[in-house]
Amino acid sequence: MASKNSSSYGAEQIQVLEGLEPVRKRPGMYIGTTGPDGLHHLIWEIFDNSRDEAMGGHANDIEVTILPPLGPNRPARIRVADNGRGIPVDTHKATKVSALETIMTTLHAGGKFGGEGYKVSGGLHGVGASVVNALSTHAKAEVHRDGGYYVQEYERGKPRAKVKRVGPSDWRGTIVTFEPDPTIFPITEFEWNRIVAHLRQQAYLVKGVRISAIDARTAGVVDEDGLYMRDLGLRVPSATFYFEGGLKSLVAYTNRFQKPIHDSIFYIDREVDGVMVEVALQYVDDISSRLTAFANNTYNAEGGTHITGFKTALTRTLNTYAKKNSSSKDDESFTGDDVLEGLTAIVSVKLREIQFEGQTKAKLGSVEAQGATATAFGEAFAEFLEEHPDEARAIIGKAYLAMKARKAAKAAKDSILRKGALDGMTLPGKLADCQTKDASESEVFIVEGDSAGGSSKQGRDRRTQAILPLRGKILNVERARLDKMLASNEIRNLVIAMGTGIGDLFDISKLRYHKIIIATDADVDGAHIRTLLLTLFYRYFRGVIDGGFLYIAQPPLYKIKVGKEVRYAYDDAGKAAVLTELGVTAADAEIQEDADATEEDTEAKVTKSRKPHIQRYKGLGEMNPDELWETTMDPARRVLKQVTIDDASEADRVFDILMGTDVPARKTFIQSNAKSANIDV
Ligand code: 0RA
Repeated sequence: MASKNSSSYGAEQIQVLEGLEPVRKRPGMYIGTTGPDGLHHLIWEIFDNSRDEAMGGHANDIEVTILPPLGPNRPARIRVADNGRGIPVDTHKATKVSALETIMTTLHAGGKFGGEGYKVSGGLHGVGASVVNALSTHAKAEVHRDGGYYVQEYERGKPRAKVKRVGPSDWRGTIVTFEPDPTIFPITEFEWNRIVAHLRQQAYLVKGVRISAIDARTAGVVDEDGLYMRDLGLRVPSATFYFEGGLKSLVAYTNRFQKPIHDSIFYIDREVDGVMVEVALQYVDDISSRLTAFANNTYNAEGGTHITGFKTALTRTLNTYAKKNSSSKDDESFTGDDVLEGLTAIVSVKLREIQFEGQTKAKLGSVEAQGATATAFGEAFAEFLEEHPDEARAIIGKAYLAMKARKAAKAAKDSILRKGALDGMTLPGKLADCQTKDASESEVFIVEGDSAGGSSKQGRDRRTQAILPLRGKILNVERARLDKMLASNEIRNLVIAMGTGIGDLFDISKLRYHKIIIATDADVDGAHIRTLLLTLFYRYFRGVIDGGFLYIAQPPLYKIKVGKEVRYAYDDAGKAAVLTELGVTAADAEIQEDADATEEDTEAKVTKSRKPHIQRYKGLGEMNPDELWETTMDPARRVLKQVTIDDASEADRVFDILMGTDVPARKTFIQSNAKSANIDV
């Protein structure tokens, strides 16, 4: 098979372009980096040449060996052997040097520049051997060909001597060995796992070729006369890959821990307009997709034109099939995302002139790959669906589920507060959080206004108590719909602080505080805010109420001082009881309505007479931190009212009157409830 080609593709087709100085000067330009990636890139370059020889049908066995260092402080070496035709060693007419020397010492030398000798299916001999040679202190090329064994050695890319026939050979093949230059590579440690993973992937791409890796570093000095190291019987790590199925095997391997939803793996290998397109795919019971792309056997992490063509054809083909075979009149189409759910697919194209986007080979840019992939894959996949009704049914069913899930997700998204609105949000700056992260012992006080916020922040037990001040302003959204209020910053802060999310995404297990305590003022505004909050919880966070996590603080309405005695009363009846107990009557009391009176004033009055001094609190902001702690926050002394669903549903009804369009009803309600709103909720 090889002999016919050898006459038509010899040394004359290898063109000479450049010397190797630029490579040593700027290695990054040729191998990307001189770090570990670049170091391993040397192996891939040499391996690629052997692989291309195999792809041309001329070799079926490739072996990559890490050889032990040849001395102290020297790096390990890499040896790549293949059983191909052997690099031609005859002398090039123009340059008077052998093709082997040209390939090993000249930049851009390779079949690619030989015009006719090049064919997609006939291999794509790389141009990298000279680059590797330039970056190696020592390298050796051994060729077995035409009954002879030829050798040439190099130092930093320069031949030590001409190619020499050192003996006869009944074998055929090429062996390239190199020792990376430590003055170029700061780290010269080869990574076994990385090499094995790369060769495994390559083995899937070149089906029917045996690819082995051997780590002979621990073997001491090895006998290097063996053509294939693995035949030496050394007890060293090794791995051999051979996949008859090619990409089909790669799909099976990728899905080895998955549950496929259909048995047979789809596979095609077709040429369209000079582009070879190879695709394998299988759907599994999962929602994510695993799409892998290769162009000329190079992995394209970012996909490119071939992936675009593939996705277009996949969506179109499945939609066409579904329309044709469905009894339902539903003319909703699958989107690209619908048909990707659960998909494992490998797309590999090979083309003559390859173009990548950007500097790395991460994304294929060649435009012809898009149409060729879409055509080749689309036709073959349509045939597959027709011929495999069971797989077709499973795949269409899967896409249908994905479509339904997408619609449900969209509805959830469109609901009042989208996930995105709360996602990734940090806790609001206004929240003074508690130190503990244990929700079961955490409490948050929702207080009204900044002054209440200030004293409660000072008065609290910071370990377990958090404070979230709300501005009264939120009530000014009269007649605004509740869903609009949900978009307000104040309410958003509250929702974020709670941690539960909202709507379909509400999750009570994420609640950050097991006591949410509404502590609004004992006046009309306070009553409004309380009503609003209760309604909000009733409509959107019912789980918080059902779980018994919602409370209303009961701050005292009166502070009663007689002499040195200080008492608090939570309503009028309580006040009367305190006065009776202290032996004074309400008539004796000097009622202090003026919140601005200082402690000293009060103190003076009290000590001069046995007259009780009664202060009526209008808001939490009037209390100093100590008073707030003693009366409202201290778990040992405070009174909390747990909110029931009945409380909340009543608030919801009131809310409608307050916020509704019925203005007279609202007015009447506010007037008649202004007083009682203080306590009864
Ligand atoms: C150019 C022409 C021929 C083979 C090769 C290169 C070749 C290169 C490498 C690199 C590693 N292994 C290789 N094997 C072959 C064809 C020569 C002919 O027609 O016989």
